[in-house]
Amino acid sequence: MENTQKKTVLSCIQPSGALTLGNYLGALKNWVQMQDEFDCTYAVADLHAITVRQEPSKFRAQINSTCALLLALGIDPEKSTLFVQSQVPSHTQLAWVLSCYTQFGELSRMTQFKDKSAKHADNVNLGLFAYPTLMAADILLYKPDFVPVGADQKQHLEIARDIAIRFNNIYGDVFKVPEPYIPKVGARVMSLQDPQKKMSKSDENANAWVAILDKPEDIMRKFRRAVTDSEAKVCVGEGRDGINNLIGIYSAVTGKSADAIAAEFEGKGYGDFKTAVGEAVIEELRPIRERYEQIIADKAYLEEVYKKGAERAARVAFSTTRKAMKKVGFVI
Ligand code: ATP
Ligand code: LTN
Repeated sequence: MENTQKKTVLSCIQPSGALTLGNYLGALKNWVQMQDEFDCTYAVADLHAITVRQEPSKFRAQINSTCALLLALGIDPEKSTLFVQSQVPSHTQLAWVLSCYTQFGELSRMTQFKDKSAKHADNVNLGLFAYPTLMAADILLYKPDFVPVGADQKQHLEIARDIAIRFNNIYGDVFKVPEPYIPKVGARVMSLQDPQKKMSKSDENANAWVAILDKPEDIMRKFRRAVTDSEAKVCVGEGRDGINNLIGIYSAVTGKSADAIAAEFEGKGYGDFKTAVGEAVIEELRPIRERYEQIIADKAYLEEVYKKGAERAARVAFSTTRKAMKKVGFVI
C-alpha cells in the first residue's frame, strides 16, 4: 500500500560524459530531494547516448560511473526505482510503436535535432532524428505525473504529451499525459569562461565547467579563473553575467539569498568571493566524491542495483506496453 498516494516522477539522464555542477544544481539535486515527496523512477538513458558515436569501453565505464554517481548523490534504490534504460526492453519496443504515431514534420522541428545534426554533420542518423519517440516511450511507460527536465528538454516533453494525446484519442485512455516539473531551485549554471553560454560538459575548454567528481584543487583553480567584470562589486546586476553566475552558484550551494551574499562581501574583492564560492562548492561535492569512490569500487553492489531496478521497472513498463499494443490490435 505504501507510496500509492504519492504522485509519480520520471526522469532520465544520458551517460554521455562527466556530469557537471550544472547537471547537479540544475537537475540532480532536485532528483534527490523529490524522493521524499514523490514516488520516483530514474534511469540512465544509455540508448539515447548512442545517437552520437561512443567508444565502447569508455561508454561502458560512463554508464557504470553515472549510476554510481546517482547513488553517491543520494538516489536511494530502496525508495526509488533506479535502472539502466537498455536493460528494460519495453523502451525500444514501445518507441517503435510510438514512432508510427509521430509525424516526420514534428520531429523536423526539434531544435536539439537541428543543433546536433549541425554539430555531427557526418553522422545525422535515424536515431538522432527519432530520439523524441524513444524519450516519449521512456516517459509514457511509467505514467508519471511529473517529468523534471531542464528548459532544453521542454520541446521533447511537449512532443511526448502530443503523442500520448494522439494515441489516447484513437484508442481510449492508455497513457497519462505528463506535466513538466519546474524545480523550485532551478539553477541554470553558466560557463565559467563564457557566462552567456550554459555550463556544458561538451565544452572543449575544461576551465569552463566543473565536474561533480573534479578534485578540490581543480575546482578552486577553475573558480579563481572564472570570468567576471571590472566593477569589483559583489552584487547581482544587469549584464553582469559572470558575477551573477557565481552568485547563483554560491546561493544554490549555501542557501543564502543574493542580498545576503552582497552584504557578506560588501567591501571585499572578487578574489575573496571566488575563493568562497570555490570552497563552498568543494565542500558540497566532497562527500559525494568520497561516496562515489566506494560505490564504483563495489561492482557486486552496482550489479545488484541494476538487476533489482531493471526488474522493478520492467514490470511496470511491460504492463503499459502490453496495454498499448493490445489496443493497436497486436496479439500479445
Ligand atoms: P551536453 O553538454 O552534452 O549538451 P548537458 O551537460 O547539457 O549535456 P544533459 O545530459 O543534456 O547535459 O542534461 C542533463 C540535465 O541537466 C538536464 O535536465 C539539463 O537541463 C540539466 N542541465 C545541464 N546543464 C545545465 C546547466 N548548465 N544548468 C542547469 N541545468 C543543466
Ligand atoms: N533527453 C534527456 C534525457 C532523457 C530524458 C528522458 C529526460 C532521456 N529520456 C525521459 C526526461 C524523461 C537529455 O538529454 N537531458
